[in-house]
Amino acid sequence: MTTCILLGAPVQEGTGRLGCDMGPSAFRAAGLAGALSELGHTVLDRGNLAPAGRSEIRHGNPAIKSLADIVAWTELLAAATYEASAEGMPITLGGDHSLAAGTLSGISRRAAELGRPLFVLWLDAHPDLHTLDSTESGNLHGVPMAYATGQPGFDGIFPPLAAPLDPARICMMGIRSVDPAERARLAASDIAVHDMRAIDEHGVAALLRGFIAQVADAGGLLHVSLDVDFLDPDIAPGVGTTVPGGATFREAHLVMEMLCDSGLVTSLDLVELNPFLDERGRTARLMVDLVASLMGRRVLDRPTRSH
Ligand code: HAR
Ligand code: MN
Ligand code: MN
Ligand code: MN
Repeated sequence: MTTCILLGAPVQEGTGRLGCDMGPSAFRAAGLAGALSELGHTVLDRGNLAPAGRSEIRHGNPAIKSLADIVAWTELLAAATYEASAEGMPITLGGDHSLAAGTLSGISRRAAELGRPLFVLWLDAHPDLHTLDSTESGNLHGVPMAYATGQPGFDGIFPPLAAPLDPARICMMGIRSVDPAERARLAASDIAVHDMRAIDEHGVAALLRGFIAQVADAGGLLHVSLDVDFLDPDIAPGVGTTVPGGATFREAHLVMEMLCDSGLVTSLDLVELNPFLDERGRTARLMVDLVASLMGRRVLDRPTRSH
């Protein structure tokens, strides 16, 4: 059984719209802690984090919004997830996806200290691979993967990474909205990208099985970053950036069930939930059910194999 450490991160400055700051409350109201403890896990809810105020940071790209806020959140979450990872499994409740800059920083530092390779499964409609120079929207939820993989332009602004992610240890699934700069960056990188077409053609199981085997063979830690917009907006409307053609209910659960069987997941981000846009809490409840599948809820007890 796992000690789950809930870290509320009500950051919304990385998006173009308000409401993600209510995400941690919605996860709690939807019964996240109860679902985990029912499965036998220990739950430590650390409440919501709050960064100290910060003075403005200037950048040459005039589109960028709320840079100082996101830098402050990155520093705070890097420390919080690093510390929590010594005690158990950090589960960060967003908040928008800019928070992954912090969680990936903290977890990669932990992995480096343990001498274990860190793998990342990125479940998202978007690769979030903009640099501060290439973002046109200026919304910093579009940059955490570029920062975490050590792309240029973050130095001296964002906190230095103890250990940048190795792109060959990143797997993205559900991708279906990619900007030109991100497309070029993905083409030049070793990141494994399974877009929605690949899921249609091969199914999530075949695609995920290979990645799980890679993590297991390397004795790695596995961080999962789950963006609500990975899911189809018909089943998960509570998100600011809906993109049609996302993962179905069963595809998403199967990903979680296979991850559960693998026993490899050591940290988790739940991001981009916008309760203001949700319908009677259904997106929040679906996200909680997905976490439950990840953490051991299953229909029947059966012998299962991860690969
Ligand atoms: N690529 C677009 C931008 O940079 C949209 C980014 C949207 N990101 C998220 N998280 N919603 O994945 O503005
Ligand atoms: Mn995202
Ligand atoms: Mn997204
Ligand atoms: Mn299930």
